[in-house]
Amino acid sequence: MSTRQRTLLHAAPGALSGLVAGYAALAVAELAAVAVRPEAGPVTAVGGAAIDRTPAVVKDWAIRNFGTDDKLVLQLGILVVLAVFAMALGVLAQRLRRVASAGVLLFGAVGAWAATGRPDSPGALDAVPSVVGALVAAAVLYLLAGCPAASGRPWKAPSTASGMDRRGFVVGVAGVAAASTGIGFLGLRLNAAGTKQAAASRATVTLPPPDSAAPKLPRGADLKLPGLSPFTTANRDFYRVDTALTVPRVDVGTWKLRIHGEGVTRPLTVDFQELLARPLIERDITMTCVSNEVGGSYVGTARWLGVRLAQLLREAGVRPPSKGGPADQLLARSVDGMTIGTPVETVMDGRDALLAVGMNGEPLPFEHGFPVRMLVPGLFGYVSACKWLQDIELTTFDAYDAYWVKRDWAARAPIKTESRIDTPKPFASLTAGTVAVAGVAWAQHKGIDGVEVRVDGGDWQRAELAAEGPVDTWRQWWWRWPAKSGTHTLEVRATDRTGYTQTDKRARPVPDGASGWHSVVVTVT
Ligand SMILES: Nc1nc2c(c(=O)[nH]1)N[C@H]1C(S)=C(S)[C@@H](COP(=O)(O)O)O[C@H]1N2
Ligand SMILES: [Mo]
Repeated sequence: MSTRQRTLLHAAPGALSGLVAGYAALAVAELAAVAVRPEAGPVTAVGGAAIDRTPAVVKDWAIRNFGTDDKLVLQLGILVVLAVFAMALGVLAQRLRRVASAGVLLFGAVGAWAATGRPDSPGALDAVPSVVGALVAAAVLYLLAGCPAASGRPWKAPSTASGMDRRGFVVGVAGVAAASTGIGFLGLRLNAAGTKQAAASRATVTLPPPDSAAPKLPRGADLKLPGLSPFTTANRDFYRVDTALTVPRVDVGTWKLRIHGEGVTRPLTVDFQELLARPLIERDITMTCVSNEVGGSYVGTARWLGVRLAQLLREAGVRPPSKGGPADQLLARSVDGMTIGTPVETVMDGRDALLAVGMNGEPLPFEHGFPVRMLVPGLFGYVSACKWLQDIELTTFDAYDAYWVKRDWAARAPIKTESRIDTPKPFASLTAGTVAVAGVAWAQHKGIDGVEVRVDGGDWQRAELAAEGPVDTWRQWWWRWPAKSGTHTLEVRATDRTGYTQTDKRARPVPDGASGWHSVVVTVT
């Protein structure tokens, strides 16, 4: 046996004790989090704190590379880091029991700091899961390291008492692992029960019919071509972008919305039934995320049902700045501490800004903001579309920077006119002859006037447009391409109803949305 192998063999029981202690910490902490708040669990808290502190470029990179799996990747990353540190502390405990146990408490402090520092944290109570978890882990590590077997020595040279020690160590490790698994399962069970209650509350919601139905879509607005995005995006296919590691599950029975702040002469608090008692409008609206890359998939259209936000603001006595109102920013707050700032002027300029309760004929899915979210046609989601809404404060852009604005994104961000090739797909192999090139183009609240396609940098060719739907929706287009053999680059650009043609200048999403022409390279044989 080489010295290296021997060192590893000696370290093994220590590393194992560390792992088991870490496992116990997480199980206990997550169970405690069920009692406190699911979001106060250390993995969620540390993950959330990491998200809060990640620079926009890195977040952008993560979204680009991992897509909607970015959060799973983050959580797995946290677990791997924890496991490595747990093993290291376990090995350290073989020599320095007290120091290693104190080190474990340090990790608890990090968890507690992360949990209480989240924007949605109600306070010190959120520290409890991390602290309790760390105390348990420190105790486990201290006790296991007390077995002579954990030092690694008896494995090499069984001494008199070592048989018992070894058995004691193995029984200890197995016992802690089994108990942690039981506690972990209990936590999962209880969590599922809470989720069930929220789901049950969602199931009780019946949405009244709209007082103003969505304008009927003209025939031919949805071309239904293979490979082309359908006009209406199904809820299960709708993109999801948010900072929530666990989807907030709000019990609609206890939900309330408060409207208050500068220039609010009649502060308002409404519950869900009171909100539904207002006139409801139903509208097709295309949402877009500022993080959407050119050609990306963070754009979708749904049929939304909701209350006019401007009407509620007028009820509260709010006047837009152009009519002398003192507040130019509407600050929306969610139950998970998100803040989203929207120009009051835009919300009250007559467009269909909504407090949405329904999405494609059902109550909002939990992932998309149940029970109520905001939507403002023409503005990127991060400055308009607050999910899990619970508070609206009238303030000024000078006085307050919303969540994303604190993180390098622009305070005001209208959606940029963009277009996308849906079919053919990048690097598709096609047969020579007529090929249908098709996609979508959007310029919410302006409308799409024209779409052009070109091949290999040649002349721009006018594409056919689908029948025009509402001004806040995207528009499908298609073009018949006489494809000849070879490798070709297809490019698309749109012109909106203000006469603006999409710039070819490539911009990254930060700070106010990507720009440039979408291009697709294909091979024709
Ligand atoms: N509470 C909350 N609301 C939020 C966000 C968030 O992170 N938290 N993200 C915003 C962003 S950036 C976008 S693009 C839209 C996405 O809405 P969707 O997930 O329903 O598509 O929600 C917005 N509302
Ligand atoms: Mo977004």
